Amino acid sequence: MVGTRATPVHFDGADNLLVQIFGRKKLILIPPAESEKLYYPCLRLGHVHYSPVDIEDPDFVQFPKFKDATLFEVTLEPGEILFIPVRWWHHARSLETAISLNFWWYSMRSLFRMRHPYFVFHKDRVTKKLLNVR
Ligand SMILES: O=C(O)CCC(=O)C(=O)O
Repeated sequence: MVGTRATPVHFDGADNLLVQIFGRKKLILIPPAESEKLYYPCLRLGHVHYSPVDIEDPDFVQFPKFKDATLFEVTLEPGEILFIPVRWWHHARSLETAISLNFWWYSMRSLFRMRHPYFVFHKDRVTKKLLNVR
């Protein structure tokens, strides 16, 4: 990602290393156990792994549970790397022009922890395929 914009709060379906190359980036992370406070799943959003809550300017009337969410905040400096585990919610805001690189990778652990509605529904079939069981 290049630029100064923000990426709304969402989670990834894989483990993720976020490498800060240039400029600073502020990340807010929220544990998967708090997904309900982010109104997950929100099926009216195009992507189910995004939250309808604007965590920089939250509407507590519409989303009162978000008041109780646990937020971890970190600012990445150039040369720093952040590990974002699968399913952890994260919001990113570049504090100036910034360049980052991502490395995402899938593992059995990340696929199981992801608990995407598709994966939950097809868990047995996907597991058999991954384990090469007939
Ligand atoms: O760098 C960004 O703005 C987005 C980072 C992000 O969402 C991610 O690493 O998954």
